[in-house]
Amino acid sequence: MPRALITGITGQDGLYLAELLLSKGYDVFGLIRGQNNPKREMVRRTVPGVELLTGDLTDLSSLLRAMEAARPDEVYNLGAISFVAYSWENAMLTTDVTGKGVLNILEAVRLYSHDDPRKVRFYQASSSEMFGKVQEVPQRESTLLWPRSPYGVAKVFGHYMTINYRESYGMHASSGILFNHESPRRGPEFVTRKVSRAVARIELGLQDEIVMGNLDAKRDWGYAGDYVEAMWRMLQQDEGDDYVVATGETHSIRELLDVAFGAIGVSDWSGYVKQDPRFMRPAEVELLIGDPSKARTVLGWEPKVGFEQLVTMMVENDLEEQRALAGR
Ligand code: NDP
Ligand code: GDR
Repeated sequence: MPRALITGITGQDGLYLAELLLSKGYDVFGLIRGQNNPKREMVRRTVPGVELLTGDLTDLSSLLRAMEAARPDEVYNLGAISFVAYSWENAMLTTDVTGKGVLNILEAVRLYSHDDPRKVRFYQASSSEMFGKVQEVPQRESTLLWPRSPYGVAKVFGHYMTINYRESYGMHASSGILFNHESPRRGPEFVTRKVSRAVARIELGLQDEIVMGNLDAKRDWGYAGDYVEAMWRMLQQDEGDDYVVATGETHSIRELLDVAFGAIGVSDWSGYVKQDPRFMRPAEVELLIGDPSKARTVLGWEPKVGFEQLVTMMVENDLEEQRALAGR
C-alpha cells in the first residue's frame, strides 16, 4: 500500500486530495497544526481514514517527526497562508509559512531520504499568483514570473526551492502551477465562495447586499476536485517536473456575479452589489489565463467541470447549507 503525507489537510485541496488517495488505496497521513485546531473534528468527519499528525511548516523538527511517523512514499505540500489579501497585512508570517515553510518540508524530506534521494516523491502547491503582472498570455510553465503580493513572492521562493532541490539532490520533486480552483469547500474569504454564500443568503432573505472589491479582475477558475487529480498524476511520472494546471478560459468577477445571481433567477444584480475600497488590493493581478497543454499531453489531464457548472454547484450547496442553518 502506498503511503502519503499531506500538509494543509484542513484546507479545501487537502480534503479532496485525501479522498482521492484513500479511494486509490493509499494510507494517508495529514499534518495538522496547533494544540487544539478547531478543524480537527471536521477532518475526522470528512475523511475518517486519514491519520492526523501534529506539526507546523515553520517547525522543522515537527516535520521530521511527521516524516518518521508517516514513512511516506509521497509528500504533498499544500499547507500555506493562502489568502492573498491577508498576505499584505501579515507579510512576514506569510513569508515564514508559504515561503520558508517549503524549504523546511523539502529539508525534512531530504534528511529523511538520506540513503536514497528518490525514496520520497514531493509535490509543491505553486500558484498562478506567481505570474502576477503577466508577461505573456496565456501563461505557461516558461512564462516569466512577476508576483504582485507578499503571497506571490513567497510562492515564487517555494517554487524555485522545489526546482533547486530537484536539480541539486536529484529528488523527485514536482511543482504544480495551479490556477484558481474552487468548490463548495472553498473558504468564505475567497471571492467565489463569498459570492455564492451571499447570493444564497439574499435568496433566503437573510442578507440584502454584498460588498466587494475590484469587479474587473479576470481569473481562470476550475474545480478543486479535478485539480487534485493533476497533483497525483504528477507524482506518478518517472521524473519530477513543473506543470501549469488550468482550464484555458478566463472570466471576470462580473461574469461570476452574472452566473451566481442567474442561479437564483436574478439577471440584473446591480442593486445587490456594492464596492468598497477596503476590498481593493494594493497591487492587483488583473488577468490570469493558463495554458494547460503540457498537463494535457504529458499527464493526460483535463478539467471536467466548467465555469457555469462550478458556480451553480457552489450556489446550490450554499442554499442548502444556509437553509439548514436558518432552520436551526
Ligand atoms: P486553504 O487555505 O484552504 O488551506 C491552507 C492549509 O494550510 C490549511 O490546512 C491550513 O491549516 C494550512 N496551514 C496554514 N498555516 C500552516 C502552518 N504554519 N503549518 C502547517 N499548515 C498550515 O488552501 P487551499 O486548499 O485552497 O490550497 C492548497 C494549497 O494550494 C495552498 O498552498 C495554496 O496556496 C495553493 N494554491 C491554491 C489555489 C487555489 O485556487 N485554491 C491555487 C494555487 C495554489 P489551518 O486550517 O490550521 O489554518
Ligand atoms: P486570488 O483569489 O487572490 O486569485 O487567490 P480571491 O478569490 O481572493 O480573489 C480573486 C479576485 O477577486 C477580486 N475580488 C475579491 N476577492 C475577494 N477575496 N473578496 C472580494 O470581496 C473581492 N472583490 C473582488 C480580487 O481582487 C481578485 O482579483 C486565490 C488563492 O486561492 C491563492 O491561494 C491561489 O494561489 C490563487 O487563487 C491562484
